[in-house]
Amino acid sequence: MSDRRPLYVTRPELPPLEEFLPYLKEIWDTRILSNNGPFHQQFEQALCEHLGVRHISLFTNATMALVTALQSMRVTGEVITTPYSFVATAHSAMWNGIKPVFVDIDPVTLNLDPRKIEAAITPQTTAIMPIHCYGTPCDVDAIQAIADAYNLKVIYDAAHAFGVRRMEGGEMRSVLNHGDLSVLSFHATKVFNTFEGGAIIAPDAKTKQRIDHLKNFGFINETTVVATGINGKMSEFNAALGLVQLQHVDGAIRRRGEIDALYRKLLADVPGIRLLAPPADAQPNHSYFAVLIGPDFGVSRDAVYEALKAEQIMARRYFYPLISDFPMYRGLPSAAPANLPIARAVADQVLCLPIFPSLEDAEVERVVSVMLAARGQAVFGGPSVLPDVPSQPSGLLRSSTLALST
Ligand code: T4K
Repeated sequence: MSDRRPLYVTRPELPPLEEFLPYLKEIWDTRILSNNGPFHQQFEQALCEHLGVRHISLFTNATMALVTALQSMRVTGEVITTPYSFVATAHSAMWNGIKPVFVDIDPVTLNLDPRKIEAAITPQTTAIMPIHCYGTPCDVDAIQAIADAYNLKVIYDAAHAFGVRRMEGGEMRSVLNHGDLSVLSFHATKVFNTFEGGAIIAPDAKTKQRIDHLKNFGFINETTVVATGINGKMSEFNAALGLVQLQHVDGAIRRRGEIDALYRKLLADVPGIRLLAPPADAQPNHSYFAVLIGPDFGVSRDAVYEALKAEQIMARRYFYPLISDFPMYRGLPSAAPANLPIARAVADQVLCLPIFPSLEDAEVERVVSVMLAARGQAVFGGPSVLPDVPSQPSGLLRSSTLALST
């Protein structure tokens, strides 16, 4: 066991150091470290081209970008959002003095359920803030139809959705072009990282300009401040790293896809394990590999989590607890458990397994073997007890034994 490295849910990708050194040298030479420097400008441009979007404003991190996105859209009162996310989603509303109103998720995509949004709209509602959970696109058309009908803004927390595309009008297009704004995260744990970082995708130059002012204290020139802005600017270091990282991200996502397929093969048809699949018409980024461990598996999700941990495999329960269970939210009427049955059932069953480009096939097999051993099934080695089935065609929800009380 000792020769095996611990496995974490992710391991950040970094480019070869020698590719980054010339950029550092330039920063050292020019002494331009921040405030919309040359790497910042180049990285914005390169990202627009890579992602297939029109306008990007870089940020220190996605949380600051979410706070600023809400402010730039002048969102007030109440925002409809999901309890099944990282806590930053709801926190960004609270930082703007906006009340989050939690609406349950769809049992297939685990994204905000558009069928349940309308019932939560009140005269105070001014926006919807969904997330593309694990990079699976939301039902963007249904959400937009509701927003149009009620004159609401839509701000996507797209922290997981770097590079995700969906079929639109016969072409694969970025999911980031939907809603009024989308927010990306370039945190260390994400598919694409700049150590820390984030961005807002805006539909037009005027909106981007307002966001750029807001992230620079509200300054529009040397002496004029037009809004209560913040300091959300990405530094030259992070932007330069982003430029180098962009050259490698497609290969990294390809390798993630292979790992995803191997997990699917090894876990297919295991009673009690439900695998999630993105819709058939989307190009995913394999940012997470989430499984739902239902009662038929024989042991609980937490027992599997502990068994993995005992073998130095640090799977994570994203997203447990629900945001609505944290102390600053649980008093809200919309946080009542009866309002969120699907999110609650999923949070109790979810386990995100290690997935990152340098994860080896043998390590994926080890993860699965420890999971199966947790319920007493034989492990790898000798004749395989695992079903040899073709990998999962996208668009299918795996044999579900999940007991969701709807
Ligand atoms: N919206 C959504 C939907 C999000 O998921 C997030 C962030 C945000 C908004 C906010 O984005 P940012 O403001 O962060 O840009 C992590 C991340 O800190 C967080 O960014 C992420 N979501 C969330 C899902 O996960 P933790 O507390 O689970 O991270 P941590 O430090 O336990 O890292 C997980 C594992 O990754 C470690 O066990 C080892 C490995 N790791 C991590 C880091 C930071 C490394 O190998 N190297 C590293 O530098 O929150």
